[in-house]
Amino acid sequence: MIGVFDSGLGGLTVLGALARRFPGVSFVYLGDHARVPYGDRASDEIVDLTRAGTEALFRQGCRLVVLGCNTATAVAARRLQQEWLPATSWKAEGRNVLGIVAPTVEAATQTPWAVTSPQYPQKFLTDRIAVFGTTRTIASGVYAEEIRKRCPKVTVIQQVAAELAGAIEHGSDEVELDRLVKRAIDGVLAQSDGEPPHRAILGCTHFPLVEHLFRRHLPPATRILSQPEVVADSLEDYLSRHARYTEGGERHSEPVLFTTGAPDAITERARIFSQAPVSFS
Ligand code: DGN
Repeated sequence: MIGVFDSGLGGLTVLGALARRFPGVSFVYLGDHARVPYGDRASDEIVDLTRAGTEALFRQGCRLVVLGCNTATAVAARRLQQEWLPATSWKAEGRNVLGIVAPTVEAATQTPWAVTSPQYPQKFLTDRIAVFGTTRTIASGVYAEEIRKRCPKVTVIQQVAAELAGAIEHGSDEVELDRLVKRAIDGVLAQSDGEPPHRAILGCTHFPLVEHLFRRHLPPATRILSQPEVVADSLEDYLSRHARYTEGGERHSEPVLFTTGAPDAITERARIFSQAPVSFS
């Protein structure tokens, strides 16, 4: 059984891709709606909340927890993996937690020549890569750091898409969402003398729901990364080496969804995020 954790509903975009990719695996989702959004919270608080969410999913029987949230990944994943887990009995029991920034950066920096020259996979890439995220994700600098480690010649343009995750979460109308997306793209263009990015990372799990609006305002040549599919690809690779993480826990044919908030209200709002009927407890 695999857990997916998010501060709110955004992680459902990741859960959807994982559930489609691994029909034989049971998934449990936890949204921390009582405390959403994480994007503007202090780092230590995000670490504490992400640890609590991960533990709750371990207690449900999950062996592996995927953080379906860039903010939680950017701020907490490394600390949980390197400090907290090794100090607990969870690690000894073979449980693990994975973030979603590294696989996204890997996919966003793929180059055509990586196949023929694997020893220099991304070294010569000179593209402009735009990263859109919450205040906390962008302030962490994790995307820029990871991209530059692989591709020192790339220009990284980081842009806070302020209020966008909250507006999606709370069901704002298309006109308002379009205004927020356009404002974020204008922010990128202002940083690059009007030159559009070659690649765009939608570095918030809420943003796939407005990918069509990013598409509308970015030129056709800009490649937009679809994070849920990227995370599914990366998990497929991981599970091919660590199949034991899918074992244990109760078997569920459909993902089981939990919230720290009010289940009825969350179920109602979750309809925006999911084509299939959903029900939170
Ligand atoms: N969906 C979360 C992310 O990927 O960063 C952000 C949600 C939030 O807490 N604002």
